Amino acid sequence: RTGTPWWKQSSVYQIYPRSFADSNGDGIGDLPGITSRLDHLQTLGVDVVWLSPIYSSPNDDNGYDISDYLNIMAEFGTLADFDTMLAAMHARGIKLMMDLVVNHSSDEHHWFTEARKSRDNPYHDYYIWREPQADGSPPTNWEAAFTGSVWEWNEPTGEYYMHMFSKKQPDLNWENPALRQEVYALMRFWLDRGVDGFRMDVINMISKPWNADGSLPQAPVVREGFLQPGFALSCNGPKLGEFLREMREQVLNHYDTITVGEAPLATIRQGVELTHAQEGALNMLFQFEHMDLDCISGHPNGKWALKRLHLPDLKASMMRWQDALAEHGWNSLYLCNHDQPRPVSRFGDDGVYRVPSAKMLATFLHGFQGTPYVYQGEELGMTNVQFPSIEDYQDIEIRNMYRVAVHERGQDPQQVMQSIWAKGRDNARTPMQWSDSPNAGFTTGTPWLALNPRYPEINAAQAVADADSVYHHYRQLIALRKQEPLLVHGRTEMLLPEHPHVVAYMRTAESDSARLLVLCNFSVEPQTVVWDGALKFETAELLLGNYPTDNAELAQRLQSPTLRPFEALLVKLR
Ligand code: TEU
Ligand code: CA
Repeated sequence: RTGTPWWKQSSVYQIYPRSFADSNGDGIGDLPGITSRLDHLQTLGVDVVWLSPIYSSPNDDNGYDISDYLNIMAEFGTLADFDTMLAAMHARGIKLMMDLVVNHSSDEHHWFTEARKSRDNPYHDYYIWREPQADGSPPTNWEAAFTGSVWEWNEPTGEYYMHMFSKKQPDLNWENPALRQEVYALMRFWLDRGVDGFRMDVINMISKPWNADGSLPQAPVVREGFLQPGFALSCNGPKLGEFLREMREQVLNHYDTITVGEAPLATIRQGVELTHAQEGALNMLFQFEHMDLDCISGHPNGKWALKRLHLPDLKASMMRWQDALAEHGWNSLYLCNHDQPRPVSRFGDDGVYRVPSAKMLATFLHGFQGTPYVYQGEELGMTNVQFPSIEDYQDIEIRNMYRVAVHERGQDPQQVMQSIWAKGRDNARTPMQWSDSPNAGFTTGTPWLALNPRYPEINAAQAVADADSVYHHYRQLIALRKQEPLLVHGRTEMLLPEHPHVVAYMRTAESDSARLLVLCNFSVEPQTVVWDGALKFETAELLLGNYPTDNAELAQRLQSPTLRPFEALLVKLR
């Protein structure tokens, strides 16, 4: 259709540069490494790359702690390497989204090293400072995302500064117009350099819920003495819309960009406000509702409190967002990223049925309305890892959680390791698996984080050569999005919402007599589907499946299909 923005028909590939491709043997991925691997992305057919942060950083949180927004992290290369990489992407018709991390900077950014010197330093109010309470305790009882208080004492000025994440990630003060102008200037720097858009890190946390007197609310006790994390209190503050509309007016409206805002705990209403085509500010958002369905909600251990996914919950969550954003907003579609475990281990089967279940999950996701995101290795069906010791893990979130759980709360180390194996972020950060050569062709040196031991079996070389691989299934899904207008424009209608093992949904449009049917068996057992009333259609054409399927008998079979273990069908009905 004419007038459809390009980012509504695009598929995005997320690269975690530290783990993608190492070109100089130091065991750390880098920009020349990315440039050398663009064939892989072009064959896959992705239109946009979202690059996790590549700016100067001490890597306390692997680049999500930025010490210079206008330069490239030394380990990743130089601005010249960046320009070479961007030119190579553009030459292949691939656009680039940078990761905009402006809720906080690194404590090694010169803004902060200046700000903390004195209360009247010109940069002091780029950050959030508060006096201790009368008894000397921190201003609020908020818990930081990586454990501990969100307040860190600063002796030179005799006050605390706020950090929602690590103490090396001081929160920026968006109430300060001078700070906001600094952010807009750095955005223009990259946009003028040719960048095509931004993924915005925890962008719904930039407006804090200040009381009129400048104080902050205390965190309510949620359960058994545990507090609602400060994280939750700081999402979607009162000025979020105002700040983002200013960003849109002063920066984004002057460029043809793709933007996605990471919005933890965003509600449907906030999602609609954020992505509204006229009044909103961003093209789409990463909401987390479906990422929180396999943990016990409100549990003090948060994401580490494991619970088995109840499939109807996932269907209901996907449909809430499909319906809410269908008219005026837009959804991102994702099952993983650098913060989430591998989907085939989390929602599928990473054993005997790894390949069919990875393809099924891809079909489930890419069949919905929105812009799909493929995270590096997801297209290979890469799996979680189970490193034996906490020493094998690098992620600050994992290491801090382990220390608190085991050494402060006395929890059983093996139990805690089980949670790390299930939900730890390093599951997604083991190096990309290019081939069955040493270190999977990721590096000729010692990798910064150990490889997943399954790389001899699971790697890009094998996948590209195998027509039945997960990789080629993703390639076909991405191609279908360009061929089938219904995939972009069709409304979604969930069938059998309460079925515990099967997902069935339709994509329809008034303007189109055809319909798309997506059928997914999320279980290892065969499932026979009984429709509420007959499925009416004249012809059925299989667009994509993950088992050999006889098209001739498909129409007959669909009246009451028996789906094989993790079988997925994408069918065009007329
Ligand atoms: O993540 C924010 C966020 O929501 C994380 O707390 C996430 O929910 C958690 O890690 C899941 O275990 C963004 C980045 O994606 C993450 O990598 C950074 O650590 C974080 O912000 C701080 O920049
Ligand atoms: Ca390197």
